[in-house]
Amino acid sequence: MTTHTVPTAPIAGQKPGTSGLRKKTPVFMGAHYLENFVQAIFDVVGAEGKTFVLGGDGRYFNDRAAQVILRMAAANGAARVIVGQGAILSTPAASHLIRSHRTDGGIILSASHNPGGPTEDFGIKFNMPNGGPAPESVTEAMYLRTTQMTGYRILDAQDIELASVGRVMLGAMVVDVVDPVADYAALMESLFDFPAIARLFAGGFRMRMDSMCAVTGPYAVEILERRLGAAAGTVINAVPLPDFGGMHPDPNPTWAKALMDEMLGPDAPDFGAASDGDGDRNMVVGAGVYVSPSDSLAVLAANAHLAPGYAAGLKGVARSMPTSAAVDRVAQRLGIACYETPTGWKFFGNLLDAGLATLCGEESFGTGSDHVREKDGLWAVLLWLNILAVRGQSAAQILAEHWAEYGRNYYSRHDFEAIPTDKADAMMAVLRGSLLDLEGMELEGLSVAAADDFAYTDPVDGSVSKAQGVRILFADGSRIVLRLSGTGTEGATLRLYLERYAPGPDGLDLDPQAALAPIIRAAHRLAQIEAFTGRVAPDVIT
Ligand code: VG1
Ligand code: CO
Repeated sequence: MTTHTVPTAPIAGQKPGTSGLRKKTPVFMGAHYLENFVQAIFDVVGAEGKTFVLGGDGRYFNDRAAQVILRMAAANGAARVIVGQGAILSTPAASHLIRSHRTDGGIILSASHNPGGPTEDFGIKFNMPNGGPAPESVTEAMYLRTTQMTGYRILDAQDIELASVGRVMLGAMVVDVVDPVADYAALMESLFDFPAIARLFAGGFRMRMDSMCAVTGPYAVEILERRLGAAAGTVINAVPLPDFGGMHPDPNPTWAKALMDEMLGPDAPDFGAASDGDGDRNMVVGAGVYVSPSDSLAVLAANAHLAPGYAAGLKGVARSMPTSAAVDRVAQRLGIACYETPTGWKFFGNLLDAGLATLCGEESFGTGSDHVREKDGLWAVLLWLNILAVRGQSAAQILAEHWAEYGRNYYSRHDFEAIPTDKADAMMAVLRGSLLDLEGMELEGLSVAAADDFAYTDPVDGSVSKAQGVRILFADGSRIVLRLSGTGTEGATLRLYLERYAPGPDGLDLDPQAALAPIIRAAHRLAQIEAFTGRVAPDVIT
């Protein structure tokens, strides 16, 4: 087998966003597109003699992209690649393999919660030896490298067999094809009280897990049905499909509507959950009650000690800036630090590595801990099950008690999708230019106490990330945040985050949209959303 260097030129726009490089699948399948970016990865991190993990969420082009990456890893001198059987690995399972095998990092193929298929989305991400997404300094270096690309190295070889577990050689490189589920399931068993959860199921507890035809199906069936004894059929949409069965594998009330209908309907199971394309997100729903991700993070932080893996307590917690402050109140009560980071899991890595935080979360249905360096959908579901089993209460009771104890942070995110990029940019520019004038402004019965553009200094390495989102803080503690998405593939997506705190037991049972109505009106006026974008209402509300 010989190595070729294929001459290429830079391809514009190969800039990783919040979570790797995401584009429409046909763009990725275009001439040299995938190859140029993969070469940029290897040029930046170095491949000679190294071991990498490789896998993806099974979406369209996952299998062929994996074969190309393997040939390129071999041509770039990698010693070994550990690849999930069928080129499948959930994002948290990949993170675990990277860490447990002490590898030099990994490549994850996914566009996460974005739809998949020949005309939908594809993505690629590099994770560091700690198992976490590459930090901005590394993704910037990769981007810079793509602008200088003159050629990529690839082995002249046929596809190798990834359908069965075992060792194969590709040129001089070892390829270890591993069961994607086994190590991850063992990790979960080490963290949670499986006997207690199994007793819960044996006692007739009913659950619905919607894997949305994405990667968690095999993981959820193995863990929930086989190891914990949940009834067969508990996991639905359990077979990963290249186009996710036409579903939009985003576990929120809009896209996981069938689950929501069942959980809020007359014969609801006791507990419901859904996860996203690559298995790092989760939505949890109790019978008759939706648990917002920000509340979920707070409840998990308050109760994590009930699970064996967290019995010693939490070192600290961290949340992304737009996530509600519900977890801050728990941290305060526990006497532990609470860190506020920019959006994106890569910002939690240093805090977890340094032992400053144990639990992390984002409002975008992401929760996780220091067991891996990614958010972890099934982990969150299992922690909830562990808490339900130990407390012997329903999710609704636990949530109600939590609000009674800590007060309630009413919270919602409004997404305005596929806005022409120039219009969204103009809106943000004007808003950023008016921050100083906002202070003291009165509107909708609210008074602006402070307004800024969030900047973050990493407490571990001192790196600074600027312009991470406009924050408008009101005198009564309410808050508006606006930022543009870094994961979309079509135009711009405006994310408007809304929060209001109700301290007492009074007013704890309002509908969030009603509770937030004045803040929503204030946000539209302050940012002039309609004037700039023509939009009066969001496409997705979570
Ligand atoms: C979104 C979410 C963010 C999350 C990111 C990746 O980013 O808001 O919280 O970390 O997706 O999630 P953005 O820039 O579109 O708002 V997923 O499950 O990739 O890996
Ligand atoms: Co995801």
